[in-house]
Amino acid sequence: MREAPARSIGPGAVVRPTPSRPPGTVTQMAKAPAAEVQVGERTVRVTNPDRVYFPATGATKLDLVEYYLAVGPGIVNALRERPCMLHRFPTGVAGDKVHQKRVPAGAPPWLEIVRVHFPRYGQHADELCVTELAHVVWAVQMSTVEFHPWNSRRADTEKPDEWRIDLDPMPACPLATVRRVAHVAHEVLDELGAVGWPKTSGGNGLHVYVRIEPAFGFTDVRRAALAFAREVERRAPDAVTTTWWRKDRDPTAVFVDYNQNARDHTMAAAYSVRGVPEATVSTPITWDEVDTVEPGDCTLHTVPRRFAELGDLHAGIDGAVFAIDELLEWADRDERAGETDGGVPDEPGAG
Ligand SMILES: [Mn+2]
Repeated sequence: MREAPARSIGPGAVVRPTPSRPPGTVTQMAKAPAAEVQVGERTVRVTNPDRVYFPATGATKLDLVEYYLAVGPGIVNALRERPCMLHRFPTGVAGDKVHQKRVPAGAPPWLEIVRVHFPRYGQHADELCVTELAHVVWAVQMSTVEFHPWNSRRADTEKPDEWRIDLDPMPACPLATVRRVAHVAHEVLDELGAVGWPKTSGGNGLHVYVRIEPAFGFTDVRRAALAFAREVERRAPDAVTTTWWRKDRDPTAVFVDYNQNARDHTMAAAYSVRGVPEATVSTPITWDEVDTVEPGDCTLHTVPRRFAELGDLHAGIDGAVFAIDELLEWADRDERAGETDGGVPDEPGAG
């Protein structure tokens, strides 16, 4: 029997349909179609490759695999050495979503894991720890669409090395306001001497990541993020809110969500596809693109070409390390001045 030709989809990666059985052979239950994906030295069998995951575009599970292969160095750089929570959609994004922390028994021996702790619940979990692209493809085989890495790495999971600025537009906030607030954030970062790496969120917002020294715990990194958010609010009070209660927030403003830096909070990684019918992607952009990028145009279908042309716009993030000490001084000052902290979501007594 003739084997279907292998499709080449990028350096070191080949997708090869598994040969089907001759008609009339009744040796076992009919097998669902599968594809074998070669990623470097690893082979990952992808079951149900033709299952439509994104109804608005018809993109399949195999399309999702091919997307992640096309942005391979970018997604690996975004996840490298980080505990990673998986947002799985076993029947596609129109179906149920599973938030998976633990790597299941039966995972291949070449998978890397890292143990993280959840003191609030007195529990721990062995989470995926991506160090190579095959780990990402394994996760997609497990029906993962979104990758949500911690802001800390395996060497010390208790000390974040990534400060995450989440510009979250409230329901009636126009994109123009998000762009304006991004520029204000950029201005404050410049004054601090911090290098920020912007990306679309995959929804209507923007994210800016800053590499920091892993010198403080979650509590202090969150305090620093709150102090920064307040400064952005002071500079654009009509466009920014840091108000804790959603109902009290101006619906036309951007909420600077400092709580994304709280323990156990994770956001979609750079290059992560989002679990929405349109298959939008959280896409790294330059600061110059803040005013022109249309977040909805950045999708599983368009980002591979962009990546081929521009490479990974966040590739340099590890080389620009910021110390948050000055932000912690701002936090001290605000606390002395009686500014209140609404607390961390989901924690007893929060709010
Ligand atoms: Mn957000």
